[in-house]
Amino acid sequence: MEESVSTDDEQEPLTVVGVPMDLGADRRGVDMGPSAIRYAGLADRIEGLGYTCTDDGDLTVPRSERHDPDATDPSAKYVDEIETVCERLADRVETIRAAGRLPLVLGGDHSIAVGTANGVARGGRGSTGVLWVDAHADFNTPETTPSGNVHGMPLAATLGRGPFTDRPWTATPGIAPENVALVGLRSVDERESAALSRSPAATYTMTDIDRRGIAAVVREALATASNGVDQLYVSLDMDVLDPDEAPGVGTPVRGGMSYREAHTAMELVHTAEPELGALELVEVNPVLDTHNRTAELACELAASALGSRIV
Ligand SMILES: [Mn+2]
Repeated sequence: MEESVSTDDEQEPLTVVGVPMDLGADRRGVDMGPSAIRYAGLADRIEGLGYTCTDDGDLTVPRSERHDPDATDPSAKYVDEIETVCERLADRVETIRAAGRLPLVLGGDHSIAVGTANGVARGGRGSTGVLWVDAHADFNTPETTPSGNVHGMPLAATLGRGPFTDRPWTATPGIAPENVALVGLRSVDERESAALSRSPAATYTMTDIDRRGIAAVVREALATASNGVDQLYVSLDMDVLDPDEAPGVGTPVRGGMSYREAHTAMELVHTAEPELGALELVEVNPVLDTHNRTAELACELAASALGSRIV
């Protein structure tokens, strides 16, 4: 694809942080996601768009081999290790944001989003809206989860339910659920669905996208997430794509976004009113991937969110 640089006068400098964690996904290979995304040429692609890009390397993630998952809380597996990583990530993202840079966080399983969300929200750049692009709602809690996997809980946790509530490191942000929009849903657990319908967060399923078209849906989702806030946090779970396009993900579900739909969604992110406060790419699983194509697609979609255009 021919690409050109967008015409923004000021490009915010960008800092990449990798979080090689798969504890929230019960150890299934997404810990290799940051390496795969970097190998696919992330830095070159971003610099080709005119950004100054620094790579902060990977956060240290506790080794899980010494743990028996059943010895931890079965309703929130490895929750203590995950909290340690998320707390560190929150500090790192806060520092990056406070320095006037844009954090680009590479997962890793989606549980890391609790760290990203808290870090960006307390980085001193004002109030935050959330666009959560995902096949799943990640709205479970230890009380409702069928699997005990914490990567099914980060959005609930970001909004103050489930794990990590009443902790000093999650006390600050106050991301309003009215400024949260989920796009691409197609696999939601029963009790999770009930919790979602009680929440003011806006939900857009694949059915909505089929019927209304991706552009109308994402524009509406962005309007909700952006309404009255100073910055936008975009969390892209690569499982939102159809497994035909993105086979290398933590939890594949049929019937997802097409290649073009995902690009359109990210291109619209770039046109959104509030500035981008953080971008996160999660759940790339090289073990299940074909010739690194899912990681390459993650790079492409990041580029679209950062202003890459066909002409
Ligand atoms: Mn997810």
